[in-house]
Amino acid sequence: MKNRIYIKDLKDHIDEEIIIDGFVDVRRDHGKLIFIDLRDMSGKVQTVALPNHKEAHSAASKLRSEWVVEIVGKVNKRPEKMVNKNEELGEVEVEIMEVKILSEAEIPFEKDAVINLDTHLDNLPLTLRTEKAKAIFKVQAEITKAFRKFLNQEGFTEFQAPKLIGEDAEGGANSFDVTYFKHIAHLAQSPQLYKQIMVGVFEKVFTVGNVYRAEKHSTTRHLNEYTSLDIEMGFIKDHTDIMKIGNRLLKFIMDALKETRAKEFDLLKAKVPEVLENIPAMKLREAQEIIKKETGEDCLKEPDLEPQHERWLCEYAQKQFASDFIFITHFPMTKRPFYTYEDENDPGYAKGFDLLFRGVEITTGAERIHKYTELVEALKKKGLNPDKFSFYLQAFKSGMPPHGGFGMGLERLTAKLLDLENVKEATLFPRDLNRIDVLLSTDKPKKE
Ligand code: AMO
Repeated sequence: MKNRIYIKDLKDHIDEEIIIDGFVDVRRDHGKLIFIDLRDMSGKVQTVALPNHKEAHSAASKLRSEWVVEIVGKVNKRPEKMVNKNEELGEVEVEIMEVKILSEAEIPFEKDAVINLDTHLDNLPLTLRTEKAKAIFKVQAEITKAFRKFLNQEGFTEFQAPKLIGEDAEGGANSFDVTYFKHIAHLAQSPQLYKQIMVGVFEKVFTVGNVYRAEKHSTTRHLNEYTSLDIEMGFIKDHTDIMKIGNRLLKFIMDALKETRAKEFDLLKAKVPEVLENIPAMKLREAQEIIKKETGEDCLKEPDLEPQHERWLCEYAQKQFASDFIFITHFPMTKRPFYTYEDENDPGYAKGFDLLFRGVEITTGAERIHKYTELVEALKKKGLNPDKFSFYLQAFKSGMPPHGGFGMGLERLTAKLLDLENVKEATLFPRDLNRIDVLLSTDKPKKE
């Protein structure tokens, strides 16, 4: 018995008898001819059952979309005028000799049917099989791969951060409680405290993991569970070192996407952005001055940027600097978490930044407080009890270098890269207020 070959390799087997395995993409009947488009992980090919192979023809007549089959067939080169130039394997066709049904399927609609987002989300095990969804998550997989590759090359060590934690670093408001333990625990909103602790161990670290936010609203950019791409590194001069490595990392990721995912970007009609050597940067107050001058809208007293301001600043960066990205630095300390370093030359403002991309914040980063006594003071200033952070504080008692890092939302980055309207389209299995896989009915009691 021969081994299965992948559909992409059929071109190398013209006139040979082969075995291919896969999913029925679609079946088309033309008189006595039954055409089955078969897809596997490597591609898609047209196969045809002719009436002279009686058994195979009869089996093929039963097939429906998504049935899983093994086909024994002969690879034929198509005559010139039958070549389908739109398909990668358009010049070959497999003449079916045997069909083995590995599994039947019953689907609510054809996977390529035009559907709304809710129907898409209700049927993810099926709808993730569309070319569009596959392209989105191939791109996403490449982002994490490039993220890891770059950081490994730079001498960073990957680590796994816990998701069940005692105290939440990012503040209590949107933290999920876990009631199982003797004390209330939380789902980690980020790996923040652990990546800092790990700087004391390896100096340069990164982690890719799920984090949890009890967002109060369901929006096109908020998820309750997302993937955070985090780095943290020691012995920095200040936050600008973190911006620099973030800049280089983005360039590396975009170059990798250009090289490996051009086909997916074409299919999604999206464009890989150029990343400048130096992404433009400005302080929040400068940005607010520009907004006021150019639009007449006075947001000078605001401690943060509203979504419309983020969008406007990105358009401005595009016009002014030909950049898809812009760093906004120096947010007021009142708006930043307790571990953030205050700029000694600009009191009241943080040595930190947000990175905006195509209208949305995709990254937050900063230099951190690295001295024990200052950190204890910072906790108290935020009304937090240092005793509750005693585990984390041990790192600082044990000596910590000046350090900093950033967190980047994988799904937001993917959505913006691919011009998707809703971050949920760039999330494999999105969780929000209304949905954990299925829609959450409001009629059900919270505890059963
Ligand atoms: P922050 O809370 O700003 O910073 O989060 C970092 C990045 O995570 C993404 N993000 C989200 N994505 C989807 N749904 C959400 N609800 C959501 N919330 C945040 C965004 C955001 O820029 N510990 C710091 C990072 C650091 O300083 O290293 C932190 O978590 O892309």
